Amino acid sequence: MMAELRNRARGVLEANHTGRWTTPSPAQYPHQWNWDSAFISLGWAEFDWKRATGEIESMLAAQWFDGMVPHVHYDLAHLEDYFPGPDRWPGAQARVRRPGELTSGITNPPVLAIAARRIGVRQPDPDLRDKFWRRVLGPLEVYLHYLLGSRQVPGSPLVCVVHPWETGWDNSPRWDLLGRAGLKPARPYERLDTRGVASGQRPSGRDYDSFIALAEIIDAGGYQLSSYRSKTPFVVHDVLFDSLTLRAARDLNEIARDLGEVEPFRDQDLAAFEAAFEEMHWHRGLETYVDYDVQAAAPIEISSAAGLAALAGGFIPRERARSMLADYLRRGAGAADPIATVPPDSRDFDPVLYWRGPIWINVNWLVHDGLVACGLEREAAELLSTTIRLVERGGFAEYFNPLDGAPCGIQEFSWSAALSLDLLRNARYTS
Ligand code: 9WN
Repeated sequence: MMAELRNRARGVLEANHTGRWTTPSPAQYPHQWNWDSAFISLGWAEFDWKRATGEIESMLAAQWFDGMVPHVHYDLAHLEDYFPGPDRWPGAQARVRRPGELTSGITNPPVLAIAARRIGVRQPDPDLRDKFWRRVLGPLEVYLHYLLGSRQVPGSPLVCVVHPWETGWDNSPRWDLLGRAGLKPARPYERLDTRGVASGQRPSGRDYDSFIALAEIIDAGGYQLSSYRSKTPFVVHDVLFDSLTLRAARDLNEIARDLGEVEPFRDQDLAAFEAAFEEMHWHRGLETYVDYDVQAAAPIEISSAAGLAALAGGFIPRERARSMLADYLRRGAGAADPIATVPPDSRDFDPVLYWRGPIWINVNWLVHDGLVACGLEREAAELLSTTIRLVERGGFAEYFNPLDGAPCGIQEFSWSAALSLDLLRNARYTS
């Protein structure tokens, strides 16, 4: 049974590989995405080292001069098949290090660094591992230095995220503050994303107006936060982005230590980041970690699975993790499979609408990883089992309805397959 599921997952990765990298889905997302490739590399690492490392290195080939690694690396052969294309980020193209690579103008959580460490540790041949780490350590360090140096506002070491697409949780209720600003893009546009997925499962027209208008603001500001900060309604500290940034910086230190190199990030700086995380993300009333609206200088008082996924940062105390998880699962009241991205008892909850309720396999994987890091083995094993049951029944869908497990979005989605492979290799799988 498990062997068959593994073969099916491998088949999805093979089918979605273009020769240079793996698309999230050739029909819906025909380019390369930053955090997708990081998750996907963990799946390839099960049976193809070259593809696992290639996934990370092809993404780093899109790096900018300032260190940023963009969220989309475009495939020239498919520019007509996805909106928005590179023409919506006109000022971005001159910032890419390698001539000829086309990219978006925003980034993603730095899971690439976490994946680079993970797949390296799993490589039994130390020579292959060290060669790979030596190739990627420099670019990943520069990427993290960009996030920890060029994405700050005075008074906070945390990362300023400037577009919902950077978070990967595009239309989450966490980002409804953007829609309320009522932005409209100057240039007309036509969406392509609802050709293959029902529009009731995709972001709204207002969301897209905001996404595209925000890209125009960022581009007009020359991709420098200090230039456009006064013109944008959206500058946030994303709880998950921050926690993964800290994990990524610590993982790069580990890689450097294993290679006998100087650690790129000072312990005291990372400790200050961790303290700021606790101060700005922990919400005493809601008893969970939430996001922070930098422009309004106020917490975004919305509970979501992002608070739980932040456990993947590996620094949240066990008892707090245990009670956060228990509270969150109670909100599904036995009617929902875990982990709904928005609590089922919330008025924002919609079981099939993208990041407004459905289960996403990468979120379950992050929560699982965080539970393991906290030593909550039983809870982790339970989540692993329910996640595998979901894909056994519904296939490697993009997301799932938590109320009945039905697959939603696009089918044969790469990270659902890759992360299932990673979960399946886990000895804690119990059923
Ligand atoms: C915009 C590729 C990406 C994921 C995101 C997910 C979705 C894009 C879109 O697909 O976003 O970046 O067109 O909707 O929200 O998390 O990385 O799989």
